[in-house]
Amino acid sequence: MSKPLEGIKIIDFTHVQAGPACTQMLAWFGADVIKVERPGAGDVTRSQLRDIPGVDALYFTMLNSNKRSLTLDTKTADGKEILTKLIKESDVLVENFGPGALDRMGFTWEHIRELNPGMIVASVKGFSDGHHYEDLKVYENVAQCAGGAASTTGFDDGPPTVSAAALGDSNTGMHLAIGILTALRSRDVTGRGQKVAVSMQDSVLNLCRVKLRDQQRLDRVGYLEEYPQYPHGTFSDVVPRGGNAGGGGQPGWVLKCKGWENDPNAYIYFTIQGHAWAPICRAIGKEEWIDDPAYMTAQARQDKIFSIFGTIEEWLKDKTKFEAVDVLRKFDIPCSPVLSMKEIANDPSLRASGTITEVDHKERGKYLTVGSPIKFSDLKVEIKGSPLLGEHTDEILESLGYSQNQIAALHEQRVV
Ligand code: CAO
Repeated sequence: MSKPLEGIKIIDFTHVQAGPACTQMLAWFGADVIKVERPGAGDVTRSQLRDIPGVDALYFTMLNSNKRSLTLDTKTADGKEILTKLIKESDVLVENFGPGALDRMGFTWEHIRELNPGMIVASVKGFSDGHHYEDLKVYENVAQCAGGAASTTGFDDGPPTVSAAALGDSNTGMHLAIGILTALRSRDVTGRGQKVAVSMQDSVLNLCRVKLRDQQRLDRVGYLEEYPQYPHGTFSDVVPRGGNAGGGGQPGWVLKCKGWENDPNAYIYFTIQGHAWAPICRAIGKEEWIDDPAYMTAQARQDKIFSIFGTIEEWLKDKTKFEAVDVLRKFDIPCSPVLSMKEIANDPSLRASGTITEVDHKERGKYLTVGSPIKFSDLKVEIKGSPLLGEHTDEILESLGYSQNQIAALHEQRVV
């Protein structure tokens, strides 16, 4: 089977992480993604945090695979003409410039729609249109603070904390990809393109919806029984930081295993799922707790949950995190070793599934990247290296009807 998005042409005006994560995924699934970059410099991530002098940084290569690169100065008259031709024959334009940059370039939504009524214009911004912060430029951690993640992450006695997961960037890109696919489906029916906008604040909040649930519960009853502050601590009128507590009805915590004194990741995440209480007791050798009224219900366990975790840590003392999980899985207990990035990079299962995959790059050689987390029965996703800056400029200009002489002149004038 050909790839599902084959035939969809995307002008990729994205940079850094939020936009590139979106277009990279669409490229994996078959879209022709043309990354438009400023001549001479390109996406800032090409040169950010470089590990090999003069070679595109991993930050860039891991977010721009399977794309083509066109250099173009869209602020010149010739650059605008090239972009106009591209718009006329493309399906989607994706951008995550600062607010108003596309308009200032002369490509407003109204103008793009005139050029190509079928065009889908997809944007990431920090805040949504009309928001009182709509003029702000935004990066990852700014969005995590604005979207409710930071105020609810970390420990009660520490400051608001951001997550290492790219909740503001890649997560927003994934939301945008869903929006683009929805608009493409709509265009199949109506023939019309549309504007698709996703804000980083909204995307973070979408993942923090259970915290808004908790705010309303707190407003009503004054406490949150699954948080470590309950029942011995105090609550204010805002959702507190819950440390490593399980987010739902399953109390959980990160517990020390053998070697934790020297290994920062010698821990497991352990979950006390209500109906798994008897297996948990059997697994940790505390059968007497199974029918003990002081322990046998979730409610009875609530006020001594940390002493229960302490007992489990005693049991974990002579087991590595992997040995512990190997025992607990036999009892059907939801748990996982806390894996370091080094362990993840070498994980045979992640390698076998293609979630961790080795890619070849023309200048860097081989490097690891995260492959498609979505698996299909009828599509094998192949991850290819990212393009060099302007690698496909000439072939794209040729396809737009430019002659070799014209292309040479455009290079000379630094338009491309
Ligand atoms: N040719 C000519 N000009 C170009 C160009 C090209 N190919 N590509 C970009 N530019 C210009 C833009 O038109 C803009 O010009 P003006 O401001 O003069 O109109 C200029 O480059 C700067 O663009 P920018 O505002 O996007 O870049 P920045 O580095 O100042 O800000 C960022 C970066 C990420 C903060 C901002 O783009 C932003 O807020 N984006 C939306 C939110 C977002 O996606 N953030 C996530 C980034 S991932 O962490």
